[in-house]
Amino acid sequence: MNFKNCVLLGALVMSLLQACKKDKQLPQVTMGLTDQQLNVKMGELLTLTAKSADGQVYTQEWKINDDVSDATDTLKFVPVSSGIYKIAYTATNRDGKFEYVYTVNVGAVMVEENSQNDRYVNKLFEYHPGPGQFINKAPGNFASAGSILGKTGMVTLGAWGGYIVLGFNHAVLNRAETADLIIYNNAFATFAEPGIVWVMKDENGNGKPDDTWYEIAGSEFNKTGYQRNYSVTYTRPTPDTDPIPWKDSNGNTGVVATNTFHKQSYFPAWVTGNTYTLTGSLLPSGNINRTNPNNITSTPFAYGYADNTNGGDRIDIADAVDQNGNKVVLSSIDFVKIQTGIQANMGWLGELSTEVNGVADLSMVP
Ligand SMILES: [Ca+2]
Ligand SMILES: [Ca+2]
Ligand SMILES: [Ca+2]
Ligand SMILES: [Ca+2]
Repeated sequence: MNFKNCVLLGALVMSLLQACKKDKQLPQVTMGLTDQQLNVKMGELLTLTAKSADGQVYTQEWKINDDVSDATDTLKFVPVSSGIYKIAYTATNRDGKFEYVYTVNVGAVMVEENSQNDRYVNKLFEYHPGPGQFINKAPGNFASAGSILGKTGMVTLGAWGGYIVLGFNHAVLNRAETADLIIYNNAFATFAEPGIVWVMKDENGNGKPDDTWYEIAGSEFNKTGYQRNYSVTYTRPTPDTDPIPWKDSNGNTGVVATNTFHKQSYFPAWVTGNTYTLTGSLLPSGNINRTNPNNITSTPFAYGYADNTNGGDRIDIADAVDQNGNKVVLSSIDFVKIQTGIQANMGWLGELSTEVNGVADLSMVP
């Protein structure tokens, strides 16, 4: 090919490319909310929509913090934790991509400080219960989770793995040779529902529970049936009032059974996906006695758990262990996480589920 032909060919390619470009049509999308900075409350529904502006077809995707969450024109999202979320929408056709990114700020729930309530936790950072008979109503909703801020109240954590994350307005000191926290409950002598307690120090000083959780090693720690790094995936039932199927990280399966006393869905209404997974430590269940199916009992463990001892559970920060199960020395803690520790059906009394009626700095309790 000589130089002249080469130039001519080049010009032809250019004009073809330009012709193609003219016909290119990226997705034309109208977003329901155009404000890209949004403030949302924990437990509150955020609905985001994206509509085609020209009726052309394209594929859609919503991502929450880089995880694909939905592939329709509407995203429903209820945050269960405080923090900053990036929600990205993309519409893609063969010509390219339309993208819209929201930054969603979810603040912690807080109560005002005063000398009367300083002993109690005053911040709620996260409420992520397991399924249960009281979920989606009191005491298994976000209002209940807020009911223990600055005072006593009651919240249930649902079946195994359900948890709540709370904060104090001051550092709770690890006093030598004595317990430091008291966790109020609704346990009685034959009906403990032990929950594992985790503590965190605000190591980076930013006021947020984004540091390291340390498990409080209670009396069942490392006994047969105890397991760290255990997880359970719960699946949305159909219809939604059916028992909730679960599968654990050991391959076991079961259901969170429903009963006739509570007819609402036991699957948290704010979970938008069809499954969700909770992770933590599993406690032994040898304390449960099923001899009389009409009166299944659960005796308390010796020490170190929530919803275990009638009158309140005293927790010693000195019992904290790291992810390998080794003791750690913490001078003080700022945050507490409480998590249902046993997966069990208690017959007509429903699923074993830890209740928290209050969390206080024991040094401030008269
Ligand atoms: Ca102590
Ligand atoms: Ca922090
Ligand atoms: Ca319970
Ligand atoms: Ca209880």
